[in-house]
Formats: sequence, C-alpha cells, structure tokens
Amino acid sequence: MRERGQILLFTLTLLIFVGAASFFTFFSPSSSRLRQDEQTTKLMAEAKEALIGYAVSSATRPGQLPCPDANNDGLAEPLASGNCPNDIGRLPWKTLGLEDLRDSAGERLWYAASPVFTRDGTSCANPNNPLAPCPLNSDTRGTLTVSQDKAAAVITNEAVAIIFAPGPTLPGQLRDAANANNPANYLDTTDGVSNSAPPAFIAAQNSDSLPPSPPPSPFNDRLIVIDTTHLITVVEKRVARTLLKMLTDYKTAFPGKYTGADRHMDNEEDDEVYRGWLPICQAEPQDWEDLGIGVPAWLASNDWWKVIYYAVAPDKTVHCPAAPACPSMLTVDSATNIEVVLITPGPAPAGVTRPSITIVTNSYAAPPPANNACIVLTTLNSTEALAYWQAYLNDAENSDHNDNTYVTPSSTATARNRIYTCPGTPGIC
Ligand SMILES: [Ca+2]
Ligand SMILES: [Ca+2]
Ligand SMILES: [Ca+2]
Ligand SMILES: [Ca+2]
Repeated sequence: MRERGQILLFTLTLLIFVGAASFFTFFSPSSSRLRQDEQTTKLMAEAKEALIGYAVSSATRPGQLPCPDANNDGLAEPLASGNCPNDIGRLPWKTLGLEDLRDSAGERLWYAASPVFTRDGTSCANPNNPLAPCPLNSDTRGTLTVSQDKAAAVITNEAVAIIFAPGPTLPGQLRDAANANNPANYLDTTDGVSNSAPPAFIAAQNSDSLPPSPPPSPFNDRLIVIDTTHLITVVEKRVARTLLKMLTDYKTAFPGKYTGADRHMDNEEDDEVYRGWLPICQAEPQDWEDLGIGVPAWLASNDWWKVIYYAVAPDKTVHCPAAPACPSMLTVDSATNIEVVLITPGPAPAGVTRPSITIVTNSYAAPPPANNACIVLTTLNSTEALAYWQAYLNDAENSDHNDNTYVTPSSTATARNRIYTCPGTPGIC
C-alpha cells in the first residue's frame, strides 16, 4: 500500500513537472518566435505555390514568371523591351492574387527571378530561330545560384526564383520611406555573397563567422527556392494536356482519326509516319484550323512542339495501308489498345545540352502566317532525327524511334520522361 502511494506520488510529481515544462515551452519567448517562424515558413510556401501557379497557367507563355515589384505597390513591373526592369524586388502579391503577406518582422516578402523565366519571347537575337528567338520550354534552365552558408557551398546554379523573408532591420540598413525599395536594406550579405545582388544568393549565415570566431556578420534572411526541375515538371504537364486535348478534338472532328506525325521537324505531317513531332503547322488529313481546333501560338513561339514526342496508332490515321500490312494499335507496357502517345522529356540532366544537334531554320514563311505555327522549314534526315530524340527519351524502348511499342519511363527521378496516352490519361482520354 505504501509502495503504491509512493508510485502515485512519483507519477503526480512527474505529471506536474511535465505539465510545467510544456507550459513554459508553450509560452516562452523562444517558443513564440518558433511559432512566428513557422508562420513565415507557411507564407513563403504559399508564395511559392502562387508563383508556380502563375507560371503554369500563363495564356501566352507557359512557365513565365512575373517581374519583381520595384516600387512596393504589390504589382509586377511591366516588361521593358521584353525584359524585367529589375531581377529582384518585392513579391508582386497583388499580381499573384495573394493577401498582403508579411514575415515575422512585419515585412513584405522579397523575390528574385531568373531573367530567362521572366522575359518575353522576342528579346533575344537568334538568327537560327527567327520566329522563336528565346523559347521557354523543357530545355530552359534557371540562371540563379544559391549557396548554403558559404559562397563555395553551392546548392544549385539553376534556380528559377527565390522568395525571401527579410527579417528585422540589421545595423547599417535603413527602411525609411526614402530607402524602402532598396533591397540592400532588407537582404543581407555573408561570406561575400549579397542577397540583394543577383544572380548569386546565400541561404544562411557563414558558419565561420559565428561566435566564438568574431566578428559575426549579421544575417537574418530566410529563403526558399523554386528550381528548374520543379517548375518545368509542372509546366510540362500543362503543355501535354493541351496537346492531348487538341488530339482528342481532332479525333472528334475527323471521326476516329488523328493526324499522322512529322518525321523531319519541318512542322508538316508526313504520310505513313507514326512517330516523331506533332505537326502543328500542317496536319493530315485536315489541318487543325480547318477542323476548328485552335493551335496555341505559344506551342510554336516557345518551340514546345519540338521537345514533345508524338506517336499515333497507324490504324488511327488515314494513310495506313489496309490490315494486316497496317499494325493497328500502339503498345505501352502491357496495354495493346493505345491510340496516341506523348512523351515529355523533363529538364535535361545537369551538363547535358539539348538539343544535341545544331538545328538551323533554313528558311521560314515570311511574313509569318497569322497562326504563327508554320514557321520552321528545317529538314532533319532520319539519322539526325534519331540522334535528336535519343537526347530527349531515356528508355531504350522509347528512344529506339522505330516501332509501335513504348514503355512507361522507368526513372522515378523528379526530372524525367513522362508518358501520356489515349486511352489512359484521366480527364482527357
Ligand atoms: Ca510595382
Ligand atoms: Ca535581412
Ligand atoms: Ca514533315
Ligand atoms: Ca519502341
């Protein structure tokens, strides 16, 4: 009995101790800061999702990000001669449809963007590709560098955008009205890297300068990164769904049939060709426009049609000779009833340049036709076409480019090929 009483007393004491500890944890200043930090992390994640949503849903240039806000009115600055006037500024929260987000110091978020993801499609000189001079597609890479805590500790040099919570004012920073729009008054410097000076950024204070090794360099920025792989992956999904919708509309408008493929990259269908590029300029048996199917201008002006592989079941085109000479359907894994296949490439692995061969636009329609689609009159021979696709397609059964059999891409990496099929893709096919 006495023993039981002792146990009870011990348990009671323990409960009081644990209760008091959690009370102090919950209400201590450090816990309050932790909650504020968590709140800031949440807001930054919300800002990241809004930027990605903006880029994915662009009506004119999928993947394009807004310019940073230079004058603190919440609105992205307009492009000037095709480029943002500044590559760093505040997050344009009004443009993104967000609340007036503030970090734990009450400051608005800041935002840096890679100019290749904010500029428009016309601001480059590109004699090889006069009507799509600066395309934004799977081959586009961000140009911002982010280091961990030292300039040499590079995490990525292909960041697309960075969102900053600037934190409280540090010594030397002025945030009065006259200095309110200068990023150096919000974003900090450590190990020689200044977060207010693109294109190189740093995520944490240089650990060498922390006590007991004086002098500690003041630094309180927090940042999150949008990398090339993440953005390209979601933009590719949107592009693939647009192309699948065009194809299913085609099959509806010209009952039961799809256009054949383009074997030369000249943007026009070739009879009895069932794999290669989707001919967005000239489809067969009828052109897109003649069937009332819109071809978004961005497919041509950003060269999306060049990087996505298209295959069609021979029997679902009008030019296939009669069975059994015409194999009827495509095979994908164990499914033998596939009518069309699209494969998106994902961003190129680091160090890989795509396309792998030099593509020169021999000539182009001038003036460009209204639909801006019939622009490329490049002609690749079959060896060149195979080399081209082998740089984009990873699995041997897909990159063979010579039969009607395909496989679900084997890689599970974020940056990888993805396959879309009809029937098979939910919501469209
Ligand atoms: Ca503005
Ligand atoms: Ca700061
Ligand atoms: Ca062709
Ligand atoms: Ca194959």
